Amino acid sequence: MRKITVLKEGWFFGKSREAQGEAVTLPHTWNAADGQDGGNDYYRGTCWYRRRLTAEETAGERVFLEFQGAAHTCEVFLNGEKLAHHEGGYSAFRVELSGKLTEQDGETPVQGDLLEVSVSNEENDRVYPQKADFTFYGGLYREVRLIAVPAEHFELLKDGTPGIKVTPLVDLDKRQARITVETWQTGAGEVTVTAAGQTKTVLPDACGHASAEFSIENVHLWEGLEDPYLYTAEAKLPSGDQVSARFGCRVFACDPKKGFFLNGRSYPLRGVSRHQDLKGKGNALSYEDHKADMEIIRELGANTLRLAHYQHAQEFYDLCDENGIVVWAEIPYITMHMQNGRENTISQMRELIIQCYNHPSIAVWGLSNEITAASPVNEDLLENHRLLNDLCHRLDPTRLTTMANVFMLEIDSPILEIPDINSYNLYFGWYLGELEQNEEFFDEYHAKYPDRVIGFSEYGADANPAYHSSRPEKGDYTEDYQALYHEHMLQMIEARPWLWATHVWNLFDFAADGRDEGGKHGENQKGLVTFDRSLRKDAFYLYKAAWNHSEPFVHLCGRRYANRCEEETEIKVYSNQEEVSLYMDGELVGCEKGKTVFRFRIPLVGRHLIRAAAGPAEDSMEICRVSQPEESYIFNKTASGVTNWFDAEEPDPACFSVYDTLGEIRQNPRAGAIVDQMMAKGASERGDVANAVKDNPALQRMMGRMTMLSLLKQAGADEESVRQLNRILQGIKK
Ligand code: GCB
Repeated sequence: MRKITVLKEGWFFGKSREAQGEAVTLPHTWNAADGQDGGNDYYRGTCWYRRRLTAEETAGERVFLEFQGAAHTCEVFLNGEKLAHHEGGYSAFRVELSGKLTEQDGETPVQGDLLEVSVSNEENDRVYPQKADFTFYGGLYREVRLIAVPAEHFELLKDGTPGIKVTPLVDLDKRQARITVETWQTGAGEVTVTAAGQTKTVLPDACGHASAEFSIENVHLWEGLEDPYLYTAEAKLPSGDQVSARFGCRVFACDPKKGFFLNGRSYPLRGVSRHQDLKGKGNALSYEDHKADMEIIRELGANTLRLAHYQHAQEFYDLCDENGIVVWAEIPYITMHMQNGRENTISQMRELIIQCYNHPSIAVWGLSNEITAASPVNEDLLENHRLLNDLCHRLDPTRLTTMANVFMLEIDSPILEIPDINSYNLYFGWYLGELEQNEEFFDEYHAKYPDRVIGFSEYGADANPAYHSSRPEKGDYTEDYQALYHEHMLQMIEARPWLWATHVWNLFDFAADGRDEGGKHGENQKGLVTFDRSLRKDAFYLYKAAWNHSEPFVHLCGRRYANRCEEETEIKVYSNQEEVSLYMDGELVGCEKGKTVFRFRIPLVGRHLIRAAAGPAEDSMEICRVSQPEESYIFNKTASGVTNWFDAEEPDPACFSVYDTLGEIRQNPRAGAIVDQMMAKGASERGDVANAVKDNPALQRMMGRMTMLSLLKQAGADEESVRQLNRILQGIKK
């Protein structure tokens, strides 16, 4: 028998080993508040957790302590003796306590053994992540458990293994599956293995490894959202120790021209990414929090999740298994390659694969994310990727490897030849460039490399649902621009079924303490849902309309854009039905046939009740005509009151102006020299990214197509500098 005790209560937490500390319960992070409020000043250091273990808790022949997540470097001490050191804040590890626990004879009063755990999220050059757009919360933010087992037991120490590994190989034609169940143990006792209702007894080899094979006829497949059927495998030792794993029988495949396949049928992966944090709680989530997130994913209708940018909680992969969500799993090898970090990428990948291997939902292992954003593609980086790629294939020949590349990585870079399949993160239409450049990019890639599988690992636009505009534009942080952006992207993706997977960045707003923009401190607001999960932005409903066909659904956009100062306004409706009717103050305005997005125009006089109906589904809201633009709807970026502050000036079309593209301006030596000089100055002030732009021909081409005005806005130029440059350009004849 295995006895598991969750150590939730009884902990003391402090910033030094000596400190008395405050009483805390697990899960816990010390950055729940300061990691989410902006300023990039959250506490990064070494903290201590202390607890007494009672004789009752530690009773058992062999006793292990399990940490499901200790962020990021952790050391474990029992009665002052150091027992473990672990690097990597997202994977589990265990440490054996037996033999080190105080003998308790029942006569001397014993306080219990002293467990001290140091946890550090301090900056270093070894443990990933060190540079990325999210908060590196510190703490014991997942469960800590005591596991007591008999002397003869399944392996617990090596890489946090579950002790049981299940490999299903499916023959779709014969509807048959061959299941291999492997176990590792201490002791030589025979193992009784049960899978899909069949039982076998096998003996371990000298290393404690045992393997049993099963065949399932007429196999019940794991069919994604439609039918995520799970089987169970169990292994038992004569001592009574027991482990089990659920597994699913499915075949994943990718075709460069046709995209993703599940069990032999086309199954384009369309979904979102998720970070594991929540407003007010940091990364210390409960099972209920995970479940609530999964409910939202189900409502959205996504069939895939990229679980970024690190190993997520086992409970969450379990939820993906149960709900038929196809998963991209990855390690936090991100943004910046560190010469001293190789060993850590290897250990985090080994732990990810060994700990997550049995989850049927996982389709691919992600080697890295935007690793060339702040590092050159050199031999050390390439070798690190080759090692990771080989490791994945060695530990798991059944799954493909992939990586998420930064938009400025040239498509002929040798790094793209390392993983089995590839993906790009593109933000054209948000940070840089225009929306259409997304399709241009992929079409060019697909034409040049028709035999390579390519996907879209990130795309998104920030939106603060307080901000609104009838003329939404890039950079205004309005809910309306985010919706328009995603309408474009949805179409672009639907027209390209060969994209093996697409993931919106991000399902939820999340903490990035270094950010301060769009009216919020410390948040990345690209979520379709707010950080506290209380509000679904309009763009959420766009995808729901496109992806969730379980029941008729209709949504009125612009509910929060209630006060409008225009004579006529657009009412936009998202629906999964083919026809939508719109009513204003009880009167039918019109009926539109179409797909997903339906547009109506209505006159505004006073306060109006708007109602949309599609089949049995309906939605209603109130909007109102006002005489002045509502100030609270505008993100006051430049403190000049309005975002489209420059629109007022009418340029002379015979001369250059900031409305011309960089490419056009550069055609003229004088005008070109002026803007180049200005941009060089900007680059030297901005460092990394700007220099990467300078050396990258693809990026240069892309910027050549942007107007000077949009480049300047992107760079955060103030109104006066724009006017000044415009005046100079207006002095140069075309
Ligand atoms: C990226 C990163 C992601 C960021 C995102 C953004 O490419 O992979 O971690 O959060 O961009 O919002 O800028």
